[in-house]
Amino acid sequence: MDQQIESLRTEATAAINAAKSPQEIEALRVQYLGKKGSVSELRRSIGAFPKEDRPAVGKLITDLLTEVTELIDTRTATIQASAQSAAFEAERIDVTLPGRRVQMGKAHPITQTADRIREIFRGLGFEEVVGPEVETEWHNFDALNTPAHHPARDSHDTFYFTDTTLLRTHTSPVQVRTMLEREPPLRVIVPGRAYRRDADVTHSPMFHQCEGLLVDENVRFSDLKGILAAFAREMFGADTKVRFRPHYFPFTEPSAEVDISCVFCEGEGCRVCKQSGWLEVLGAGAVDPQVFKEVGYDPERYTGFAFGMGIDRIAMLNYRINDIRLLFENDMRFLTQF
Ligand code: 2NL
Repeated sequence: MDQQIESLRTEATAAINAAKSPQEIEALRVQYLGKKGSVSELRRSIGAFPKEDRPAVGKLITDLLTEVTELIDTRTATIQASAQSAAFEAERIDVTLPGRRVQMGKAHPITQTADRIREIFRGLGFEEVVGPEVETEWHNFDALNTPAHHPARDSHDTFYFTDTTLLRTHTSPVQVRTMLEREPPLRVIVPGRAYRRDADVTHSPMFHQCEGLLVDENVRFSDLKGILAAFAREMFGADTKVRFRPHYFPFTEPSAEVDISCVFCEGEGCRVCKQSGWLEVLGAGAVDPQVFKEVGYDPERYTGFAFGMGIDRIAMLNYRINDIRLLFENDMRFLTQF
């Protein structure tokens, strides 16, 4: 009997200490301590012993029972503890790891450029006005002395909705609307989007313009030159030189294209200015009397000047961007550089 108990103890100890899960432990508990378990079976065989030996054998069996129970409890605790520490290990986080930084948002380079232009003209006494991007042919062309068969009116160059409605090709129709609503003196700028059927490295079908208009009595071409020279020096630096070249626009007479001394080579000649030393940045002129007639201003009493510039083009010059499409792709790798 001693032998039998001893081998059961050895076997149970080894099995319990080898158990790796609560399920295995439960199976062993049933196997040794259950109603039909090995220890219970031993106890049932006690009747086969002589009466005087039974208490001693009973004690051996009870001791074995206690011992196996303790082994199971200890092993259960060990398994639970290691399961918990494995779970902790799996969930471990490094609280000293720096967080992912949120990118600070900022204005698009075109917005930054437009804001700068608006600020400069505000300082020169110009008021800002805005108007619709969907326009009538009359406000966009007729009122601006651009006759019916002018090439700019071709559906090849202009986005039409109907025969008479279109996407404005410049912001000038807003000045037309302003003149229709108000009497001189007028001193306004109009920043906004314009649309033309054109697309290459320097042209986008949607682009940004800022136009200006000043109307009063006794306005002279020299006023235009003074205002634009002041603007150029503010925008591109105090040493910037300005040059007016004769040009043609249907809505101004005389008209000029305005160049500034190249901001990259200071007039020496470089790739950006194509060795000329000059960069074209503006179109301008004295408002054609025909435009005043269209909006009901007396051309004998009033004179004025107007100008227009491409905001995208100025942004490209300022930031040395060689492809206009980069401005409209909204690639964060590009945008975060400004
Ligand atoms: C350019 C040239 C220009 C105007 C725009 C204008 C508007 C009215 C009357 C007369 Cl209501 N003129 N605007 C005049 C000359 C040039 O823009 O190259 N823009 C990018």
